[in-house]
Formats: sequence, C-alpha cells, structure tokens
Amino acid sequence: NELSASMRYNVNKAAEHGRDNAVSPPQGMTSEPASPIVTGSTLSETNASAKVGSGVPPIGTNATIQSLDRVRADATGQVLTTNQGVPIGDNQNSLKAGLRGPTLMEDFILREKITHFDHERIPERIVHARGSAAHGYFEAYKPLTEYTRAAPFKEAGKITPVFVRFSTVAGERGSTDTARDVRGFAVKFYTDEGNWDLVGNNIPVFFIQDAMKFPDLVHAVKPEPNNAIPQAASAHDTFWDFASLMPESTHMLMWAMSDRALPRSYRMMQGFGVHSFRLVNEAGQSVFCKFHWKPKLGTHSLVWDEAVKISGADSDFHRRDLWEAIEAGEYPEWELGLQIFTEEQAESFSFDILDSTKLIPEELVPVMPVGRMVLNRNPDNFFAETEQVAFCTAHVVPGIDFSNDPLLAGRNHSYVDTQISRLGGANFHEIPINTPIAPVANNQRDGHHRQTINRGRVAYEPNSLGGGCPFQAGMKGFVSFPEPIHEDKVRGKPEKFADHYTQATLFFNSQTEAEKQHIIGGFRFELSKLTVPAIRERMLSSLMNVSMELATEVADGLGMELPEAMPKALQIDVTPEITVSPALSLTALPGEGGVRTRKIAILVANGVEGTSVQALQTALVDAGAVPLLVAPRLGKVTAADGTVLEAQASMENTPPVLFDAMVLPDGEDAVALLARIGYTDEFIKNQYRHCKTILVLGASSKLTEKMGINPTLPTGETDPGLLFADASGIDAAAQQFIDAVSQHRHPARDMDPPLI
Ligand code: HDD
Repeated sequence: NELSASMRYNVNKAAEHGRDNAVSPPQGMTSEPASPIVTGSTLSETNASAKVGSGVPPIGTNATIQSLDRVRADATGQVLTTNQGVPIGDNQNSLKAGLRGPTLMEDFILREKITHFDHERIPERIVHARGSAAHGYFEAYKPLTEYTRAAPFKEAGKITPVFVRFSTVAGERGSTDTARDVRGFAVKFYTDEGNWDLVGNNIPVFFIQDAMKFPDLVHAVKPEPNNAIPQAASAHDTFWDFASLMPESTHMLMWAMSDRALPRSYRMMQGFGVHSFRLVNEAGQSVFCKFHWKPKLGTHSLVWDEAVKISGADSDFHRRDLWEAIEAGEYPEWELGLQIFTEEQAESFSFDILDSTKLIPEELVPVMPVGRMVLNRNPDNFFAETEQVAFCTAHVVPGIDFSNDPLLAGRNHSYVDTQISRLGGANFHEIPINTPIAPVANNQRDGHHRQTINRGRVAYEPNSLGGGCPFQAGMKGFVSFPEPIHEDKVRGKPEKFADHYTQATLFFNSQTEAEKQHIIGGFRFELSKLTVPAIRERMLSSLMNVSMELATEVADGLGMELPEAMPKALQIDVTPEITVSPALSLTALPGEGGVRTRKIAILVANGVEGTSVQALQTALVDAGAVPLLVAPRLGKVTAADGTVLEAQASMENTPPVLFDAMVLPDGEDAVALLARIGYTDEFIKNQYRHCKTILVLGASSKLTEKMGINPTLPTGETDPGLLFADASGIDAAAQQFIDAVSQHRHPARDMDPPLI
C-alpha cells in the first residue's frame, strides 16, 4: 500500500527548528492524517483493525462488549489533547525561555505528561502477578434448578459473559511463562444477578489447609528476601525448607513436580475450583459441589528440558499462544463439570471434604458436564482489562455458597483486601472490567476515584426521603445457607486433616510410567538445587511415606542414602476407597484437538524437493495445524525444480523448542546444506529429546543417521514418532505424520538421561 506522506516519517519533527516554528507549528506540518486513513496498512491500527483485540466477536455471545463500549476510546481522526481536553499544538518540545534557555515551570503540558507517566505502574499482584486473559462466554447445557438457583444454570442454552485470567503463581509480572509452577485459572461470570468469580487453579488441591499459613507459603516460595533469587522458581532452600516441615503440602507437591506444572498451553490445561462449595436451590436446599474445567483440546504438557529452553526462546510462550489462537479464530473451549455430593456422602469419605489438600476421586463422585466456556475475544488493552481485573472468591451469587473450608474463609477476606492497595481504594468495582452487568444500587459512597454520580439526598437505610430505596430483596436476594453450628470456639483441625499421605500415594500410583519418571525428575532437579543437605534429607524422609519407589529413585538421583521415614502425624491407618484413579493421569484427557493449532517446522534450504514440501504444507493446513517453512535465513528459498518458496522463520529466530513437530525435507543439495549448519543438529536433537514427531523425507535420513538416531529404540520397540518416507509417497506420509503429531509426544523414546 502507498503510505501517505504523514505516515512515512514524523512530520512534526519539521516544526522543531527555529523560534517561529516552535511558537506556532506551521499549517500542514501537524500530523493530521489524510482522510480516509490508508486502509489495509499495518501502520494504521484503529478499533476496526484486526490487530487490535480480535475485531468482531460472534453476535450475542459477548455482552461485555456492549458494557465496555462506553469506556472504549479510539484516537482515529482525533486531535491530541491534554487530560483536560485542551488541544496540544506541539508534542515535541517543552516550553523554554529562548531556544537554548531554561525550561519553564509554566509548561503544564509537559508536567501533566510526565506526572501521568510517573504513576503508570501499580503494585503487581502479590501472587499470580504474571497472567494473560480473554473474554468469552459460558453456555449452560441444561437447567440445574434442582441443585442451584444460580443465574448461569437457569436454563439450557443460557449465555453468561465471562472474563478469564490465567497466570503463574510465584513469578513477577515480567517473569517467564514456562516456569515450573501451578497455573491460576480465574473466571469472572457476569451473571444477571451479579458477578460470580470462580478463582481456581489447574491443580485440584492446594499446599496448605488453613489460610493462616498462606503468607508463610508465599514468603517461602518467592525469591529469597536477602538477594531476590530465584525468579519464578520453587527450586530453592526456603521453599523446600517450608514444604518439608509442612507434610500437609505433600499431595500438592506431587502435582507440582508432575507435568501438570508445565502446561503446553493455557488452552490445554484443566481448571479446578479446588474447595468444596455449596449449591443452594430455590427451596433453600443445599448440596456440596466441586467445579472442574476440562479443555476440549485435552491436557498436554511440556517436558522440563523443553520448558527451560522455551523460557529463553520466548518467555511469552503461553501469552502468545492464547492471543494467537483467539486472533486466528481457534477459540479455546472448556467443559464445566460438577461433582455434586451430599452431607451424608461427605461424612462417609475417608478424607475430609473441607480439606483443600484432598480431592474427591472421580470414581467416587463422577463429574457431571453442565456447560461449556468459549474464549472468543482478546482484550483491547492489557492494563485496563487483564491487569485491573479483580477476582475474589467471596464474589458469589444467589445459588452458590461457601463450605467451611478454612482456606476458603481466609481467601474470602484476602482478595478484596488486596485490591484495595493494588487498585488504589475501595472503588475498584467501578473499574469497567470489574463492573457487573447487573445493576448496582446501594448506599456506599465516596472514596478514592469514585466514578458514580449518586443522585439525591439519601445515602442511608431505612429512609423515607428516598421512598425506602434501594430496598432489600428479601428471599429473592442472596440468602446464606443456614448451616447449623453448635461448636466451641477453637484453633485446631479435624482428625482426617492429619492424613497427609494417602492421596499423595493415590496420585503417584495413578500416573503412567513416563509421568512417574517426570515426577521423580522434578523432585530430583528441585532438591538438587538446595544448598542445605538437611532439607533434602527431610524431604526424602517425607516422600518415603508416599512411595518407596519414588523416594528410592529420587535418593538415587541425588546420590543419597534413604533416611528414616518421617513420623506420620496421623497414627491410625486410613483405608482409602480406591488405590488408583485413572482420571488423575494427564493421559485421561487426550482431547478432540488432533493437530489443530500445533506448530510444525518444515526445514528447507536451497535445492529442497519442493513438491513434497508444498503437499505437506497443504495437508497440515487442512488439518488445522500451523506449518512454517524454517530455513537457515528468512526470505526466498529456491527448490530443486526452480520453484521459489518463502521461509517464514529462520533457524536462528525460531528455535526447535517452539515447534510441536518437525519435517526434514528431501533434496540432496538442501540436505547437504543443512548438514553443514549447526542449527540443524539442534533442531533434530531437541525435537528428538522432547519426544516429538519427526518426519524424515528421502535424503534427510543422512541427517538423522549422523545424529545416531535409530528407529529401533534400546527397548527393542520401533519408535512411533520417527517416520521415514519418500517424497513420492507424500500423501500417505502426511496422514501418518498428522496421526503421530496428534499423539502430542512419544513417551517410548523418553529416556532418563536422554538418549541424545
Ligand atoms: Fe489466591 C490471587 C487461586 C489460595 C490470596 N489466587 C489468586 C489468583 C488465583 C488464585 C487464580 C489470581 C487471580 C487473578 O488472575 O487476578 N489462591 C488460588 C487458589 C487457592 C488460593 C486456587 C487455593 C485453593 N489465595 C489463596 C489463599 C490466599 C490467597 C489461601 C490468602 C489467604 N490470591 C490471594 C491474593 C491474590 C490471589 C493475595 C493476589 C492478587 C489477587 O488476589 O487479586 O488475594
């Protein structure tokens, strides 16, 4: 596109020389854009541009679009102004007494600009500082009125807008996405009866049982206070010191050391409300409930070596993945499932349902699918939406209520409290992303940054001057479930809370062999980073109560003898209902995704056999994958038959860990070129080591041979992820490749230490 003159360079610079121009920028030298703005130009980004948010979401699925419209701003065609709306004549130069003289205090334009800038940062979240979010909607499959009067579950097909923020826990706002960590999964439902926040994680249990220990846990895992090391990592003394002294954390540690803590994508992880909540129906009857989000794409993870390398290659890996998927119209989707159970069932379990370090195995209480959530729009503005969104477990609506989980009680206080300092006062609910769609009317008034202009004289209740308004909703409003309580006031815990190991063992025993090995590797790595051997030993002594297989292998990996097992807090033996729960393995949810949105590297170089490359590209795009031609340098690559291909990535700018699978091309000359480049070895080594699918076409078999890669594994099995084909049989090979990539990874090749 032809760019208008005003877009090619900063025409305002022309006004900077000489007294006359400085006093009054000459006509035609301001940057008022030619009208209409050049369409299709990537330099002009307006609200209508595909590069801002995701443009237009499907109609009727996103009510927050309208509610946020009143605060959306678009500078297209507007003159530059101060915050008071005063047009600014010169945005280049401060006001001076003479061109070489001192800058004047009088310059309110400069002072306003700098003052605002000085205050652009707000405190980051004390935990979950690093996150990414998107808009979408929840759609109920069927009415759940038998159990709850909550608005989103009133009828089949009911749509409730949502805003969802995913996060890591320990790292700071600018930390890497692929750290080993729990992931936050916070959903704000803008229901007809007010906002409901389901503030969960991608792991169904938690480290501690009582909110009293939360500040200790967070102080232990955050960078150590003397030197602020390490960032976004639990592999340090203070975390394991605390964890090893708190055996109640053992179950959660098993999850945190597993592949669950290394998701491939936010789109490919589960979410859990963690606590037992209550559902309350119109008649005031209550059942307990646990919330589960299951991703349509299945649950898939990275491996540790890959996660570490991705941190260097693209520390925005998960943020980018979510953004790009939504921009591409590949809207991520989760199914909401409920585990519903009664007081009587709860009494009968071998564990306490008020204990957040315990889950309810799906074999005991099945997960009932009740609806789906689709994320279909990226935020317009990261700060205004993702950073300022304020979640709180106490934001419940009629029909949803709390259990007596002591961790939940502490959370119900903490979240509102933290927003008051983070967002600068008690009116954070008026920030557009936090405002409910349901109308708000009460007698709360004033405070920092108050936006609402409440009319009238009345700000109290009861009143007669305001006709008694706003009036109480009575039984139509939120009514707490009248749970009977007849107890002494005490500090303490029920006995079942003291069983710290049964479910940790259940989790370990429910993993596949490869998953177990990754858990062992996780513990080995983290504990190897400790500088105080006694902590390592204490942790091992606790792991012996989980599984001797686990403890022995971790000890072996650390070059240690097994110590005495840690004395258990609970002396009596617990008989668990089940000893294996297949639902706890990541393999339980392979997903319907196939290869959709998977990134595939097709290595190319001059002399490549082009027809097979193009056939593969077409087949992969048709299957919904994202194939990229990766060459030693960006730009044009000439195939053996003279066809010119365009490399979309270079081996330098997009390293192998950013791809889910790889194709090595045919063509003698190209292979000879690739064989001389060190990057090629890196591509093959990393893809191989991370158990990804590799398709080796024709002459490229020399490349894998050179690396010592063998289709027969040391176990005698044939490697299912290593495919060889000739360019002539490309159609069949493409299908085989797609099938293998949809397996995500090939654990048969997973060796510790790695083969290559
Ligand atoms: Fe928390 C943020 C999830 C225990 C106190 N928490 C926060 C977020 C998530 C969770 C997803 C980020 C929300 C967002 O994206 O803005 N937290 C959990 C889960 C827990 C949990 C699943 C256990 C089941 N949290 C927990 C306890 C406390 C807190 C026990 C305090 C007693 N959490 C906070 C907080 C944060 C927070 C300090 C930091 C920023 C914020 O709330 O808005 O209030």
